[in-house]
Amino acid sequence: MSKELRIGLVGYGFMGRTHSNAYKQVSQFFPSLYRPVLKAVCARDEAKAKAFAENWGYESIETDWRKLVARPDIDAIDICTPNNLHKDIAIAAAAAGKMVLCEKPLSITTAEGEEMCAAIEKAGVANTVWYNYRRVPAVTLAKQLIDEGRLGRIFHYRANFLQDWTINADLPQGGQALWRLDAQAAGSGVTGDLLAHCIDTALWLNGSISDVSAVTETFVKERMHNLTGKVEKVGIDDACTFHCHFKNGSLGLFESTRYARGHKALYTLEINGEHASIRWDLHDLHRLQYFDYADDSIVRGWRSVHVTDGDQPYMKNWWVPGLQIGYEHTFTHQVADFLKSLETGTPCSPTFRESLETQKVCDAVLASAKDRCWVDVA
Ligand code: SOE
Repeated sequence: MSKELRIGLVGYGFMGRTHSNAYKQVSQFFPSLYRPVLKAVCARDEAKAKAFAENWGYESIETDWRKLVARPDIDAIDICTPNNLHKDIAIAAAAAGKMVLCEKPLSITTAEGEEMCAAIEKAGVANTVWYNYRRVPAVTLAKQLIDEGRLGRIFHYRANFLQDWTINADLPQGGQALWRLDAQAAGSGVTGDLLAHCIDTALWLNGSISDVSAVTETFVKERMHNLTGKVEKVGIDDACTFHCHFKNGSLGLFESTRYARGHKALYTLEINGEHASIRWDLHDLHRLQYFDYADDSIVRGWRSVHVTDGDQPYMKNWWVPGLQIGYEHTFTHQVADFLKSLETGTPCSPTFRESLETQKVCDAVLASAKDRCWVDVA
């Protein structure tokens, strides 16, 4: 007999869709004791909430998240709003005894994140932050190879997240689809939106970062603001590059921009160890590039591992060997892992507390860029 996990979703944008799709798909592919039920979606615009509910199969709608959080027929609140609303919703949900699943980044600042962690831990509710790229099977396989010691001592960690969608200076900031350009709603630009992904994966694969040195740039200094109708200063970072020391002695190099013409969403990472190296690329997400120095020298070279076999992470639950999956499945994996965590009692990583470390690195990166100096990660 399965148990219902009644979901209340706040927000209906891009992430609202990826999460809803995952809830709908998970029980067929990853059967578990718990089964998500799409109980309610909440958005301020009633007509849009209704249309979303109809399209995705939510049973009801709310237009005030406080009402959603108070509903006794909801077990878990999923936060898919702009970043500046994460804190209040998460704290209220935890106080109401709800489980909380929060879209990344956890918060606008570390200080806000601390408050959220305290509220969640005080309430003792299950929680997770949606850093979905950990759950690309090829990336999860990278973690497995590193944990098995196949790379040996790590020397270098390199990651990029490149996009090009904000180059047009006429693109406004703020409002429904463009809140990521509005510092008030987003907190930061590429640092919190894109580098946060790279940092989360890096902390998971390579451990803690001790200090950082960063530069940021805002290429388009003013944009029309959709909410005020006025041309206003742009407060976000359009591009950010930083280098860092990891606590394991390796060096890190990270770059993100929304001004890399020709790149839509190119997340790449490379790790160079004493015995082996790993490379991964979001545009070819089902492949893991692997170089092993232990190979016989006459055939030594980069292998392109097609991660689709049943003995590779998550893949036995999908199709047959050789047939690949994609972006949306990473969210299904996160729900599957969250449901499993409810059965086992082992928290679903990254928890709020684990994601706070990413927040600390982001804060250090922004402080370093502002003050033009090295900054220790708090
Ligand atoms: C921004 O364009 C964005 O949608 C991010 O907000 C997501 O987190 C990232 O996965 C893809 O790009």
